[in-house]
Amino acid sequence: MDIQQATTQITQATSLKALEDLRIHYLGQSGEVTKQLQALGQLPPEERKARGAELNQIKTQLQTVITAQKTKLEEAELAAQLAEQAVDVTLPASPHFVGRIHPLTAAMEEIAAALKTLGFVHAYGPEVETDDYNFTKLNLPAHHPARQDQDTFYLNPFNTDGHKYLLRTQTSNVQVRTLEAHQPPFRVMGIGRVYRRDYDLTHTPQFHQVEGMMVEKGTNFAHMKGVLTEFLRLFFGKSLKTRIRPHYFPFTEPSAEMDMECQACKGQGCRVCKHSGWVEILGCGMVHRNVLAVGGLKVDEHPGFAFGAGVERLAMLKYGVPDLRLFFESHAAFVQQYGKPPVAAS
Ligand code: 2NL
Repeated sequence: MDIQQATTQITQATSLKALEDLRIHYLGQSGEVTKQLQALGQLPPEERKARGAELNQIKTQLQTVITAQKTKLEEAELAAQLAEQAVDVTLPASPHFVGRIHPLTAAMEEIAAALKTLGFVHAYGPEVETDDYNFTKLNLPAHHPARQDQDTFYLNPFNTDGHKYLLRTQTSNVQVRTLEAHQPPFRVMGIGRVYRRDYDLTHTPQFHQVEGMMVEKGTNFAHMKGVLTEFLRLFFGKSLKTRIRPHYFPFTEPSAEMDMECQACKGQGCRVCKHSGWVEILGCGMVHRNVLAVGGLKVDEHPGFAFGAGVERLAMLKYGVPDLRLFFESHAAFVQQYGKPPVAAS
């Protein structure tokens, strides 16, 4: 066996596997050196000692060379691994996005804040309602066209409690319930989801409304106009020109619609206001005597006014949202662009 050749082979091994093969070849159970050690017994006794010492020296030498090569290969492997997995700490960090308040949520919060300033308090009513609270008590008698199946989501026609259930088509059920449960004076606001069977460019089957009602001795149409103008000033953050036009609602008499100066063109006329300079912003009126009667009130003693507006419409006008459907399409980019930064946690 050529020790010189064995040493060269070992120091030239390029992988741990090749090195292990060489170790087995020379020092393994039936390796070359091992075999010669086992053959010692067949030598004449006088040669045995010297040969044994020689073989043991060879064995020790090969073990030393193998261990050294093994260390070298392991270090090279680790270095390669470290180079491959290196982290470049100078690279820019991946950006993190801070969520924003959805523009509809922001609008509802800002509407509520403005109305709170004017003395209105929150009131609530169910989204699944009976036709009594959604229609009848609002002076929409049994066969009024607004009740039609084609506009209203009616629920479970097979219920046995004598009520017709539906998804509320407006938030007025909130004020009806207030009229029944409270004595004037009161100012309440109801903000929330409403449902109609309508789906096209400018209508979604579920949308949001805000309604308010103030009932108090001495309340008149001029109070209504003043409160609503002030509401718009607070919500939009500046004084706005408003005008009021006669209208019809079954639950108010007289009824009106309020327009405000188009903010997109400052009243000059543009696509937003269909070149009129005005945009329709809310409906309102003095609470109808038949509706007051639901709360046992008389129009001469406790008159009141009520109003209603679409939250999506208010949000579109305030934030410049161009398309109603964006509110419901759940695109993160929409919320990033039109949403409000969250209030920093404190
Ligand atoms: C609109 C118009 C309006 C009301 C809602 C109301 C509620 C009760 C009594 C009287 Cl309980 N009125 N609500 C009054 C006038 C107008 O909404 O255009 N909404 C989007």
